[in-house]
Amino acid sequence: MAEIRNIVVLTGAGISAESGIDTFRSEGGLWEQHKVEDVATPEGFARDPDLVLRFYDMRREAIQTKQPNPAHEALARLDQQWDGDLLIVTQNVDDLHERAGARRVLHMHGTHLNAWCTACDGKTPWTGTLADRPPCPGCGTRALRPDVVWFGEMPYEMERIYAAIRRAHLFVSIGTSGAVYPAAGFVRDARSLGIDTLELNLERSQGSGWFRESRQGKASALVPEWVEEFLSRR
Ligand code: BV8
Repeated sequence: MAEIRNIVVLTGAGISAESGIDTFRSEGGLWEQHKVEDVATPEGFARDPDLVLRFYDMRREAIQTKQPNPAHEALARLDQQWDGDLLIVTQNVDDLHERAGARRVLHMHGTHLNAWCTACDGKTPWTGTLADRPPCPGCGTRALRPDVVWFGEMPYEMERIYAAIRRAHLFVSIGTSGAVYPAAGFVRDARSLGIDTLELNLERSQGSGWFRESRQGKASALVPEWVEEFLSRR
């Protein structure tokens, strides 16, 4: 196996499913309870800010009651023990990677732990509610929204992500359906650069055919198994 120094890991809602956080597209998932257009787009927010703020208040509160699972813990071990480059690009807005001890984490779709002021553009760590329209700690305006990337909005730090993929020797995708771009396209970028690609997911995803290897199973079993296997090969 060619020398692997630099790794990019992409995670999605499936890595947090066993922590009790709803995924988006499984039975009874988040989007089934709400139409995406109504709660995860700027248009939906403009149309009915109360609905959107309540949707995110509910998720922000729920996330704070959950704990990392063995998949998050295994990636944190990889982060702590791997002396090459590693970037965990997560589509998730929960902070379970960080709470498991991972440090090299990039939230490309934002985080539930910040409020973003649409008046002064300031971002503030936030664990409370927003539907009651609290004032921005920075400017006092009652114009706070969740610091998450909605459909039609630019994901965060795309240049940093593409730079990490260009340097990578291995791209691993964990717990994502491959339904949302640009994240769903990363495996093709990796393939076109001759990078090795591995998928760990409960079931085959929309992108499974692009991976050199695709393993099906629960993240809490597959991720620790892969991390131990990978670290023992050094
Ligand atoms: C953008 C917000 C321009 C925060 C989210 C037509 C074609 C191509 C693209 C488009 C198009 N029309 C519009 C677009 C663009 C659009 C898009 O992709 N639409 C889709 C629907 C076609 N994308 C955008 O608008 C993005 N912005 O494109 O800007 C641009 C382009 C390029 C470069 C720069 C700028 C912005 C998208 C962000 C939307 N925000 N979240 C929040 O509320 O959380 S999306 C949301 O769904 C998540 O953040 C996540 O990213 C996404 C996908 O969800 P998954 O994480 O994959 O979860 P899902 O439930 O789908 O799947 C879970 C998987 O886990 C399943 O496969 C399941 O089997 C597995 N699983 C379950 N349990 C387990 C498990 N696996 C292991 N173990 C288990 N126990």
